[in-house]
Amino acid sequence: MNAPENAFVSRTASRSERLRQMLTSNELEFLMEAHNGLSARIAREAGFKAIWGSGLAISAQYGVRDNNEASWTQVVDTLEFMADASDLPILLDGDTGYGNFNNVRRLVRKLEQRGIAGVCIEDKQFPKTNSFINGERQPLAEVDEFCGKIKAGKDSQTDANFSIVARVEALIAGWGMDEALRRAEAYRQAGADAILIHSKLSRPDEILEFAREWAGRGPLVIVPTKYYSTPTDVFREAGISTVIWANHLIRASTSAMQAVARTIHSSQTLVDVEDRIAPVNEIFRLQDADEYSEAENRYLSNSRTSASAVVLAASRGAGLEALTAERPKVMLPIAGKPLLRWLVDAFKKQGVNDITVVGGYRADAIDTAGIKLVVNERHEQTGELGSLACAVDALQGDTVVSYGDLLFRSYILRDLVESEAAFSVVVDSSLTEPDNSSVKDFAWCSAADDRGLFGNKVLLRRVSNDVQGDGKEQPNGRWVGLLNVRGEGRERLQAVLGTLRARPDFDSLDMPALLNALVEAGEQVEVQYVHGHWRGVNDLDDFRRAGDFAHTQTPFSAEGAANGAAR
Ligand code: SPV
Ligand code: MG
Repeated sequence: MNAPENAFVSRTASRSERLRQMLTSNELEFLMEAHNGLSARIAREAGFKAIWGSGLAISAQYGVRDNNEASWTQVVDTLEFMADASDLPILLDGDTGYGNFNNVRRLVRKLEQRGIAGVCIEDKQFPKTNSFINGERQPLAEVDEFCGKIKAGKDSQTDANFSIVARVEALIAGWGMDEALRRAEAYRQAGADAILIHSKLSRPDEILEFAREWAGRGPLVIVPTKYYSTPTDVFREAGISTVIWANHLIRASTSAMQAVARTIHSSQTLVDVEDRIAPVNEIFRLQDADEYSEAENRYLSNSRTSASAVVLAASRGAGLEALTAERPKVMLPIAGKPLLRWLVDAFKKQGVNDITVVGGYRADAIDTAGIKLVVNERHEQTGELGSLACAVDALQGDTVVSYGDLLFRSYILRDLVESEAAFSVVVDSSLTEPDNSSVKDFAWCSAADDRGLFGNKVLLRRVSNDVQGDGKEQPNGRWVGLLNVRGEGRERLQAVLGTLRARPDFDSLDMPALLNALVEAGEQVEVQYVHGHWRGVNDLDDFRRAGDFAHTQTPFSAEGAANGAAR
């Protein structure tokens, strides 16, 4: 008796080693059927030590018959998903080996390459039929021919632990006990690592008789699908090595799917089934979704795909009342599409896909396609920072904070999101141009815009709508309304915002107050100078001119269409 050494099979042993140890152990062992990655994982979680890759179940999950209708490569591809989803050894039900000795050789090599622990081949003729369908009319293989397949398989394996189980169908085909024993002995001598003796009777009598006559000449495997009411101890006492629960996961899922499909179809609602089926989170867990999220943090943390934006869009638009009775300023059409859509498209073009828009006035009229909308219910009493505070939860990865009433050339946003600085802002140095004269966010910086400066760091000193500022110095430009917050800058911005929130005048504060508070808190806010190439939409004149600017952003082929829409 070598039970003590085999009772513990190390998880670090290879899969083929573990299957071989199960076959040769003196314990009764069990294989559970699985037919895809999900069921393989479920079998492992239930505690099984190995899996039966059932031909019946794999065919059935494809919706085809157990007559080799699925090709052997389709079966092997399915096994690959199973082996990836579960670290258990898999014994493939390889039917007849899908051809002659040569097909068995290739099958064994391919199974080894995919980490499959063994294959069971049966002594029928290709294409086979399931043993429970007209068994007596199923032709058996010649004994010598089948022994050749076993030998070919054993000779072609490179892993000494890969197991070949020979399945005797003589009892199924009605050829009697003597023939079954004669075949089993021939297969053992040909090199089979175990014999699977199959029966379709509802009682185990012929299996037990076979086991008695076999007298421990080698491991015996059984499939008690038909004699299921036999107590398992009977198999133990008969010296059976391994029991295969051959089709119970495909049958369980079939019953569940039938019941749920019928219920949803007849009730036309999900309410009767929701609490009776696996929650979506359970599916995510079985797919190991958490591992993906961790890997995403590890490998995608600097990627622009994780970037987000907060768009401040709560205002009606001073000076635009005539146009904004029914909608907020951001929903005004510019060259055929709402201002907000121009902005959202511009963000998406730069891979900034997680966009939160803070609405206020007529937030109900905001088109929410592709964005998340949060509403500043107190928009009439608060300034811009009151709106930004509503989106504080949206500040997660790298974030661009933007006014909602902006149009700009795409390079402006591209350069901003590519900045490595914790804080960076766009400042337009074209102070004397008539465009954007309505924008009052004057910016004072550490240096004026100068081509000679290109590549040097310029820092923001202050933003104010008082062009005189606190001294004689002329401003260096206008803040465009774009702030990029990167990496640890996010938490520092949240801290500064938290401090401002505690002030009694918080409701009156705007974005420049936040920029100034960041600078006062010692943060370096880097300036990216531009010279035009953007529009703020602050009054009726801006609105009229914005259409022309928007057309410069329209693809040539679409320009005609956009013009048409604007007319
Ligand atoms: C299978 O699971 O496909 C088998 C076992 O071969 S049986 O269906 O019982 O033949
Ligand atoms: Mg089968």
